[in-house]
Amino acid sequence: MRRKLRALGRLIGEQMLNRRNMLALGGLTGASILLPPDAAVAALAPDGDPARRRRGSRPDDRVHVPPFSVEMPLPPVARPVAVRRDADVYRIRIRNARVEVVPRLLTPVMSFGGGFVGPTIMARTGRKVIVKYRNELDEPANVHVHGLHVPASSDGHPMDVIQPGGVREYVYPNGQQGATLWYHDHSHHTEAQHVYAGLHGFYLIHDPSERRYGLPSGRYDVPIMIRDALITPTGKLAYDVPDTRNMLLANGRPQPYFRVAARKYRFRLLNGTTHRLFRLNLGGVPMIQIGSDGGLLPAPQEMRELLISSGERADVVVDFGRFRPGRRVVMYDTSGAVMCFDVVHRVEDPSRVPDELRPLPDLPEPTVTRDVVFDLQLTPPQPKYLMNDQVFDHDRVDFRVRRGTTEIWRIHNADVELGGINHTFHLHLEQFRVLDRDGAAPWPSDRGRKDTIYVPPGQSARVKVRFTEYLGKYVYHCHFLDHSSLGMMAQLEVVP
Ligand SMILES: [Cu+2]
Repeated sequence: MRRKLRALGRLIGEQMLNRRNMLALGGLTGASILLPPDAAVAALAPDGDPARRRRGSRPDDRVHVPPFSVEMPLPPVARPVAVRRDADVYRIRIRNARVEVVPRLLTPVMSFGGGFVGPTIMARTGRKVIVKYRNELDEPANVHVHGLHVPASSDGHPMDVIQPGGVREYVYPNGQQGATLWYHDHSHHTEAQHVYAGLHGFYLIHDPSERRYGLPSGRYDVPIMIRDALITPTGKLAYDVPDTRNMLLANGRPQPYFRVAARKYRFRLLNGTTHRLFRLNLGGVPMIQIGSDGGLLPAPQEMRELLISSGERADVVVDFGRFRPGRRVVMYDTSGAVMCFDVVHRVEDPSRVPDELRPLPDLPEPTVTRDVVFDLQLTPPQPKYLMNDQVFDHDRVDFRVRRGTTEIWRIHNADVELGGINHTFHLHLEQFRVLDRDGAAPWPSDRGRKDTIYVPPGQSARVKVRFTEYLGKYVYHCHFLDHSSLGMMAQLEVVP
């Protein structure tokens, strides 16, 4: 620990701290100061050597794969073990696995069901899903469905974990509209390592009433999880400074290609990183955004660039219909190519994108206003990851919310020093609407029902949210999991 702090002191004292360093610092502290000495971490550290981990990996510690040389897989679709009159029942094992991320190299990962991206759970609006998880890891884990409106007992609260060898049943009512959600580990202090190690998958709610829009569906409706990784030449997935995670993965493969027909596709894009912003574009080819975190937008919007931070989703329609077979369309982030789409053949396309989609219902007048402030303090002896001046404490209720109330939350990122530190805000239980950013209009990426937003250093966003139906304790936190795992998280309780 002392050596860690000295390393931190060196970073602060001897270098000009720009934003890149600060990001690295956030990751360095995440990787070093609070890492419990457990098997998972040992497995994830490059060659198990803490000194090397502390220094960060050198460029020759990484493997490189030629872009567009592997095919993007689709995550398997989970199959129910029972279809009851009232619910679909699934069984998923949480276990260690070895998967091929880089060709001809096996990478140890933590997994839902054995793959690097967990099986996609296909839910339907109004129909219950029950998932029975068995934790076969040798440490606690749990499961949170990000964006789901769910009783507290099934939300995967960070302190509500499945012990090794334990079995846990989560019950999901799916009372909400169609949406691209995802499930991931949320066990306190270990969520960042666990999600980075592979405890993530899609949870898609299909809403039969949305069929009338005629959007691309079936095999033309494709979930794509985008994330980063640092893989060593021996195949280890190194949990390291976020800045060194140089490899971009789509559905678990590095910069893959995906064969498409010359027609419209719906892509459900998820930023599955623990600590990164993506600015995505298709090299000038338009993306028609039709949905965000909580489901369809009121109307489609044409985007040339998509900004999605850790945990956020964007549903887009891309029309390859104007391209001839042989054409390649590349998806770029500002850091490089993410993947490509290769147009391979022509096909009939009965799908469409109507001018109007799903209207947003009005919310009642807000009666309560609250402030949430992100503040990472680098003061000795140890950096503090604070929300409203406090580190997460599960014995403390930070906000007591009356059920049925509509509230305004002002989210502020106070970390402007030393170049600034980015944060993202995620609220469990409810979708919110972004009202404004520092008094100005919300960004295009803020449209629709949101559960996660990026808040840049020194900036604020106001969101409006109504708490309905369920009582109990839920968390809200920075969705850079390297921050929340160190305490940048707080707790609300919904009371009658
Ligand atoms: Cu943060």
